[in-house]
Amino acid sequence: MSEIHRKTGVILALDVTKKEEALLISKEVAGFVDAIKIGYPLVLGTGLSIAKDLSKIAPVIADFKVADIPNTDRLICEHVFSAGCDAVIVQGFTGSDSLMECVKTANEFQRKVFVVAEMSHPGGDYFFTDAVSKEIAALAKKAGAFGIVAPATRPERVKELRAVIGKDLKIISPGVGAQGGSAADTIKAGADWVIVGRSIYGAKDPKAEAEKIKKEIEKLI
Ligand code: NUP
Repeated sequence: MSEIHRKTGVILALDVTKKEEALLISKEVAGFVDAIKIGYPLVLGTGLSIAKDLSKIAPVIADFKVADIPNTDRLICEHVFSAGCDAVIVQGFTGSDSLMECVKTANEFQRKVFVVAEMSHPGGDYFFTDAVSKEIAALAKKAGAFGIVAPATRPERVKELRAVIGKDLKIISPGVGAQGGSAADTIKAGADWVIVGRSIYGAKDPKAEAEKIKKEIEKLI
């Protein structure tokens, strides 16, 4: 188990599907990212045991967007944490009992929960309206989550959600690069980390790309 500390402000979204490629890219960019986010593409491609391998390189965040009844959520989270993941991403629209069960399970394992407050894709604000995402963010705070997920594609929303949660919770923001968002604008709006996938793992030189984003963020401090 390892804590997620902000050094670079970058989280790698590792959506490749082969183990060798996943390990190679992770080792290459390790010095330029603070955590590695894994999700269904990699875990369905390689199995959940990839989490243990990657956790030797960097803290691992499991992006399973857990969204079920409390009992099922607990069973999922137990598996995720037992497999070596340091944090899990869950949905908040399931309501406070489901969310609280995720946080309770994370606390038992001394791990962290991030709650999706609003999604980054163009359709992401259709159901996650202003009012709904703010309510989810407030619920995440009340439930004792470590942080929320907010869209780098809409930095103004990151700013508004930051105002809702205050300074205690972290914000991780996907949507930089391939989805059109800017790392600098997202951090300026109040995110602690940007999540970057394709721009890094799809680059000819993933290490150089990760370093470029790290430097873009460094300039702001
Ligand atoms: O709202 C969200 N948007 C998003 O892109 C919530 C997410 N968890 N993600 C994830 O972030 C997405 O599944 C992918 O793993 C990563 C963004 O990758 P990329 O667009 O930088 O390739």
